[in-house]
Amino acid sequence: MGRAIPILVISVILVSLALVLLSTPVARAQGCDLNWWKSNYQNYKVAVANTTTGGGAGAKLNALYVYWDSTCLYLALDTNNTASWDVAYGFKIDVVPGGYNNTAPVSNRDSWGRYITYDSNKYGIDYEIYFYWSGASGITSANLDSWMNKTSYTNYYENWYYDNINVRGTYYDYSGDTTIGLQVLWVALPWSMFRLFDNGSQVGWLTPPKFFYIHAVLTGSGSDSNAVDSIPYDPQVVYQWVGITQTFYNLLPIPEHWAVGLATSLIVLAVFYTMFYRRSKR
Ligand SMILES: [Ca+2]
Repeated sequence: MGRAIPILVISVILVSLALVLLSTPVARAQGCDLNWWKSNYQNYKVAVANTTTGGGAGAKLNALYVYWDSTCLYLALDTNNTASWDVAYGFKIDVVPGGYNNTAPVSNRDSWGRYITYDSNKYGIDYEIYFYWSGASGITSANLDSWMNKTSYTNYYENWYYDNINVRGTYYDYSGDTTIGLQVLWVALPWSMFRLFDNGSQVGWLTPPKFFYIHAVLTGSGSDSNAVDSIPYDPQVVYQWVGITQTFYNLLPIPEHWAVGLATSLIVLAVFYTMFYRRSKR
């Protein structure tokens, strides 16, 4: 029994180290690497859609994928679409204090005018990344929208700064076509594109975060539409094409990778220790 203790301790340390390494980003060149992301996104699935939500054959999300490093934010969505309809795909990000929610001056319309808002007790959306999917031609517009933090304005679009990111092959790419609709959407955006505003004036750029919340939506084609699907799913929301204001209470927290690795290692250590300690007590 005397020799078993150091062997067990060493084993636990090695397993923990392996877990930390496995959860640590693979070294890559600096900058956004869309091709790397297209080959690796499936390793970074963070949530799946509810099986019962969705707007039908051309409007069904499957899963959300998220990864980031010190220079780039990588996002991906895949779908269960079997038809190509006019819809929009959006990623909403809450990463700094303030932002868009149901206490904003125009509290019920997001950056693309969708009647989608957020519970102010929990969230303020700082960035929205939207893609328009034309049923007849694929992605026709793409925006990175930054909240401008104004205290008063009249129209929803006056409080967002719209960066055009419609450069396929650089900021995003997709699979799918005008028969089966969008299948996979990959996004790679440098953090240095994310603007920070104070009362309507840009004051700098977002620094790579330690933590953020994310929400993915699939909406109707018009600026007055609603979400028909989202990841994460929110049981408090009625999913439909148009006609209501939807308030979301359920966004997905995305922690830094090392934090996930460390937490996993500590749990494994605790389990091993408990098992061994109990056994040695017998
Ligand atoms: Ca915020």
